[in-house]
Amino acid sequence: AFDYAPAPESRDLANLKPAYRPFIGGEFVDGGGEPLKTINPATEEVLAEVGTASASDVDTAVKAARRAHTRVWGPMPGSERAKYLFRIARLIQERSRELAVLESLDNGKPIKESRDSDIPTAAAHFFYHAGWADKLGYAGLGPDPKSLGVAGQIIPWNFPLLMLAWKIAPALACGNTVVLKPAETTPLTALVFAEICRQAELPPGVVNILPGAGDVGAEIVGHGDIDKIAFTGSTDVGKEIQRSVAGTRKRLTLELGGKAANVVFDDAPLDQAVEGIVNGIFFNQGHVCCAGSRLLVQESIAGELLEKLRYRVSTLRLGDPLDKNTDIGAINSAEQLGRIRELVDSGEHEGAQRWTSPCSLPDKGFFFAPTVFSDVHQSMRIARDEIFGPVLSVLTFRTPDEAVTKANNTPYGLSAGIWTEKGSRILWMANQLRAGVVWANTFNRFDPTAPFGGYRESGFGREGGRIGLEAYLDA
Ligand code: TXE
Repeated sequence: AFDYAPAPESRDLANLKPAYRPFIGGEFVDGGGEPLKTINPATEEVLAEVGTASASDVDTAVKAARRAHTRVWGPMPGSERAKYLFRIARLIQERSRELAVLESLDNGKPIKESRDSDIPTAAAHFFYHAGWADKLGYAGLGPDPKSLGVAGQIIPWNFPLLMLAWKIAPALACGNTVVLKPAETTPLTALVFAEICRQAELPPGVVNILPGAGDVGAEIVGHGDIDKIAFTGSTDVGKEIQRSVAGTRKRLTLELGGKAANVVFDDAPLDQAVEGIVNGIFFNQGHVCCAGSRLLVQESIAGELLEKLRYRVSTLRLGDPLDKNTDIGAINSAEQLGRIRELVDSGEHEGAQRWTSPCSLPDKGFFFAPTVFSDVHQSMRIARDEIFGPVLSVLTFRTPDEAVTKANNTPYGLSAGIWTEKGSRILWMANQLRAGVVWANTFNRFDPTAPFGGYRESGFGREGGRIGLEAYLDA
């Protein structure tokens, strides 16, 4: 028990050793796995050597989480849990500059995005879920909703701290304890978050952070004493996880890839639509599962829109992620850069017309110039596969029905955008589109109150909002 929101200066900060090592049972420990090096994708220099977890560390972490759930966190009144979540939220705010810089160094994203979007939204998730912790019984989530137990959570590299917040905040609010694995290329802010858990005096074992590669993720998924797995990442790994938990008692939610259509009608306010298209695909270098990677534009305005779009894209500044003026930072890894190049090459070979922004690329680091493909056909790989980079594929349509058919012509179903002045058309389209999130006259708007998640190959389960709590309750 503690007083709400003490000043951080009053904490014993000397105890909080910054340690890029696994965090188990409230302590940073020397993991038994092979250390990994995380690099700055904008310079290719090593940022830190990070200790990783072995199979036996996974077991120790699950035992610590189970003990914490049974003895402390599960039985704790929601009003008490809320205090810890509020403190974590405030500490994220207090350490936001440090977190933003570290996120941009480790991930490559522009500092203005980590500063104005990732870190504040992560704090907002803790504030929002703190508000739920003492209200679960009144939220129509069943007469006496109970926590599930220990949640295993595996997250990707595109929004490292934000994805952690999406996973940990609802789990904790509902009384679960967690074992979380950050992505191998972006473990640093998750480990600062572990320090924040210590600063907040979160009971040991409630949050455990295990850096490592996919093998550590597979150990978590396969552990016999885990009640729920939450995964965000590639569709292939999601399917593998689904096979692995089949026949066990584990609950599962998956947030996988996407190939969203951003649909622009001839009555749309074009300048506003151009901003939305640019934000939709070039935000975070296009490393966004709900990125508007397919632009569907009504044929009558295609020429005018493309011209405006190319001009606007040519004004985007690419370069040093730590420069406040940078719009496009570095691609997170050499591997991801390779995947983008391969798909872009396929687009050229298949006959699409490629336009590249005339910006110069730094000598070092993993960078890719913003690219727009026109004359794209639905059968091409650049229209079907998730590129996960700053590459837009432009297709055209004549009628609203054709727009719906083309937008839905994808195995994914995560998000979509509609640009039109007609309210009736927005409502009709939103109903027709098979996407978990549909934005109208905007794109990439995230809020903790709004559920996020997909259909079909984009996975199942929702994160955020009241519905997001269902994934962490035995209601
Ligand atoms: O994903 P992985 P990668 C898509 C995107 C990208 C592609 C590959 O198209 O180009 O996936 O990216 C952990 N059991 N998305 O290779 O491998 C891994 O360590 C358990 C979309 O980075 O799925 C990391 O922590 N865990 C996506 C996490 O899974 C395993 C975001 C994601 O890595 C595992 C990222 C295993 N067998 C990529 N293998 C989105 N939905 O936003 C790996 N991992």
